[in-house]
Amino acid sequence: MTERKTGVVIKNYNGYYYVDSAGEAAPCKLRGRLKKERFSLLTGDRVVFTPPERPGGEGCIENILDRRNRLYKPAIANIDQIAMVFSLKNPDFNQNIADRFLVAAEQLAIPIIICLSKADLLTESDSTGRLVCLYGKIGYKVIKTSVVDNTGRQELQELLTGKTTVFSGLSGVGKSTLLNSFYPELALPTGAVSARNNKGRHTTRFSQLLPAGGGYVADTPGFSLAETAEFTEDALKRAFREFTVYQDNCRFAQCVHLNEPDCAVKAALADGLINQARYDNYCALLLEIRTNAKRRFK
Ligand SMILES: Nc1nc2c(ncn2[C@@H]2O[C@H](COP(=O)(O)OP(=O)(O)OP(=O)(O)O)[C@@H](O)[C@H]2O)c(=O)[nH]1
Ligand SMILES: [Mg+2]
Ligand SMILES: [Zn+2]
Repeated sequence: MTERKTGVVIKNYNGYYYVDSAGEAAPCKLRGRLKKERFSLLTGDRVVFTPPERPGGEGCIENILDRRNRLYKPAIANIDQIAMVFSLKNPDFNQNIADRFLVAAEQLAIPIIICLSKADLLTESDSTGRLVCLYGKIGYKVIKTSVVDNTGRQELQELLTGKTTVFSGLSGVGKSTLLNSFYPELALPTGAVSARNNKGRHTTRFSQLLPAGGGYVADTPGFSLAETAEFTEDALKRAFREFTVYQDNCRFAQCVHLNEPDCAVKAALADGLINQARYDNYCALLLEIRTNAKRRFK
């Protein structure tokens, strides 16, 4: 009898779940009993399994352990943190896109690391420092990175160690390049921005975790959390973290900080305590939620 072990499903491919345990990934089938139950097994799930009896054989998943959280797109469970990569240049940093991504990620209640990539393409006089300061003050971990001069390399690598991290961000921001710089053995495909079209370039279509640095990373191709996000006005208010310290002082408890009188958030904005672009992006998202709601009830 082979000893049972616990492991992590790192991919579902060709009818097998690949279960990683102590650095070895074994192809496994599901125990029949589990198939009959209403189950869902995702990449990232922790399982109890019987390893293959000999190399080249197949193992068997006996039990699925409790799931802590999950992403929907890509479908991955038990994530420790999301690394949101925004390039400073090529493609240029766009605060509107960044704030949308952050709001979408906030709905997941998973810690976020903001990576401002390609720092080598900007000079110190550019607005990088301002961005680091803005998002840092709001409470995000912000790291400037460059694979050309190794900016931020050590800091980010330390944060990845032993954790399950999903890299997300628009196509061309440098996710795969960053991961390759830490873990050359991954040899992820990368490409020049000019060489890509909008669709069809991505190689990885299924969600998989790559064992690296004592933890796991997921490299999501041109992944856009924003596409899938649907949230309420309350969730939007919470997602703009820096508003929350003021909103208790708004005259109305249900104040959305738009046109209400005695709004403490707008007062903070007027005093320069809240970033104008952040506030503008908040308003734009609020109006979008309302427009969508109207459409739904028509
Ligand atoms: N100058 C500079 N270029 C970089 C840096 N990181 C990535 N690049 C370039 O940016 C381009 C896109 O990099 P990728 O790693 O393929 O981007 P990606 O985010 O994985 O893109 P998708 O897989 O399409 O989602 C490549 O030409 C890289 O060489 C950097 O730190 N500095
Ligand atoms: Mg990539
Ligand atoms: Zn208000």
